[in-house]
Amino acid sequence: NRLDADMEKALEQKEFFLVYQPQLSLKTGKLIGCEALIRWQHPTRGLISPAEFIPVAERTGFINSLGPWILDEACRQVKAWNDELSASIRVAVNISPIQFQRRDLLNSIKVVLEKNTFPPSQLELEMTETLMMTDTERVLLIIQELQELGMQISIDDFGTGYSSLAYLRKFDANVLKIDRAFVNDMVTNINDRAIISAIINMANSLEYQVIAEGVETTEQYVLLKELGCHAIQGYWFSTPLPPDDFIRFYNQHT
Ligand code: G
Ligand code: G
Ligand code: MN
Ligand code: NA
Repeated sequence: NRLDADMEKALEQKEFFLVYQPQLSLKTGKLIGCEALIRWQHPTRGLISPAEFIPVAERTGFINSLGPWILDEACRQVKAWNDELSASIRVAVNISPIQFQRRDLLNSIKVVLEKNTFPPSQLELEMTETLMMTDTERVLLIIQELQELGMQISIDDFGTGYSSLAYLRKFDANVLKIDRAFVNDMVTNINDRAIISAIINMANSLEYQVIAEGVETTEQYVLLKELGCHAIQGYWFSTPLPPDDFIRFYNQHT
């Protein structure tokens, strides 16, 4: 496996780039923002999925270089859209639990925000449930401080961890993202549909926004709307897009 060796050079040679997947409000039919997702255009292997290289980067520690680059690139894009389009687009960025092990995470986020000035509420940070498995108190303090600075916090892949509800008791996130595993079968599987319905009701009581991921069919869209889900993300509506395509799409949906 040479991926780990190639990664260091890849950052210098600008082989990484971000794509942006639109998120559609089921209440207004307009975009509420997007999720930034990394891609790697490898010179010989072609396009490599983050599902393949993020785990490697987490293992080697390279994520501590790549993570800040991703955040900086996403924030630069938000700032550019604000300036060029006077649009105010919320961008969600995935943060790896490994990045939380670093003492300087909070400070590095502050530095990126100071470099690219925009309202912090336009930045959403996606955390997974595994984040809370170690060093809970310290992680909670960091999350609280990020929220006090005005950033939005979302729980990614909600429902797939073994402690989803315990996680919710511990801190106030702003957004719950229902994992696409539930959305996949919700039309034919009444258990999955009941779980989604319960998550939406719970999220409403807790005043979280709920985004369903992996929506691929009209049936899923209709059902999620009926169940009171706030927003969706998925191929039915749009795949992740390069910045120019995203803006074209954005203009068609505002
Ligand atoms: O975009 P795609 O579905 O191929 O992503 C596959 C996996 O890689 C998902 O679990 C996703 O959360 C993760 N991923 C994509 N982009 C990023 C990123 O910028 N940072 C981190 N930490 N994970 C990412
Ligand atoms: O783990 P996370 O939720 O961050 O991962 C998001 C991943 O889901 C990205 O890799 C993105 O490309 C992928 N994705 C987005 N929409 C769909 C969809 O409708 N179906 C499937 N199968 N994957 C999707
Ligand atoms: Mn995500
Ligand atoms: Na997810």
